[in-house]
Amino acid sequence: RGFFSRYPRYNEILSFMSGLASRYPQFCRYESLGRSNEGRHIAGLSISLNQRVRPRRVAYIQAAAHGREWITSQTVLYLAYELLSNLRAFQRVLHDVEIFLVPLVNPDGYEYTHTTDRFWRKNRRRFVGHSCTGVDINRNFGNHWNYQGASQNLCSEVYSGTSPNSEPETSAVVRYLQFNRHRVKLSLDVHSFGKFIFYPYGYAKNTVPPTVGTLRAVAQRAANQITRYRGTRYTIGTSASILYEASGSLDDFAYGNLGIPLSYTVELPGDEFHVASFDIIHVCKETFAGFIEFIRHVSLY
Ligand code: 0X9
Ligand code: ZN
Repeated sequence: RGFFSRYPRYNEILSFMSGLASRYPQFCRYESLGRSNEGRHIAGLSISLNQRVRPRRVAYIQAAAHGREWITSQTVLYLAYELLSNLRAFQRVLHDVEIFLVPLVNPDGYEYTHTTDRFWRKNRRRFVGHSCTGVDINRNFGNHWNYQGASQNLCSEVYSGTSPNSEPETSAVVRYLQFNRHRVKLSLDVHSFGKFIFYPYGYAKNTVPPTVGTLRAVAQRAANQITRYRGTRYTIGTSASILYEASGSLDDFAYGNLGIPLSYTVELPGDEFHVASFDIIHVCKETFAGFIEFIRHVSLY
């Protein structure tokens, strides 16, 4: 197909998603969760064994909250493609589980990295009378908002915005998760880079959630499945303990505010945010094994 040997633009991602939905209407549905600052869709795909019934559990996976992290969208689109092409093989995993995918949370930032600045991170919010643009979507969520590892300086790469969930991209995600909070058992926020699996809490050091044992064990199993493909090794922990403290991120919000039991940030491999075109498919395939392992645990809730 070639779709996983290069980096598609926003429009191509949208047509790929609606293409899957029209090819597999019984199993897949396309949905817009809202619009970005510049009016692009925050596009979602629902995948389940029967779109006419509502599964009791949801596995939510999102990517590219940071514009420059191109590989992350590809892995989530690959998951959709691979699941739908082999649905029968995943019947057990999908029993009473809906998979909800948002491969491009920050479409404006993503497009900007294709047209203007390859390493743009934030969204493209503009502020009257200021030349700096953009809010870091992963500092904008309403859990310990602007507490640590975030900034109130508009020009900062980790600018947390004017208030919690102020950004349309953030609030589209929050609205979806709030509405489905009793069904969503897994929240995976896919980023790059570093080969990490982070569980909560990331807002401060030495803050350990009550279910840390389960969070670690499930992450370890997912990491082991990834390793099997070609030996890639992930490090597991809280971002505060192994990378840095940062508050207002989706992982802490999903776990702490919404009570979603399995909440993680995954940092894919890559050389400073970039994965070469010929390597996209391999990262997609190894990550797929990890995604499936995470999803397998949803049926225990
Ligand atoms: O800083 C981030 O938002 C994530 N890393 S990235 O290099 N992709 O920007 C890590 C977020 C980890 N989670 C928390 N700190 N809560
Ligand atoms: Zn990121």
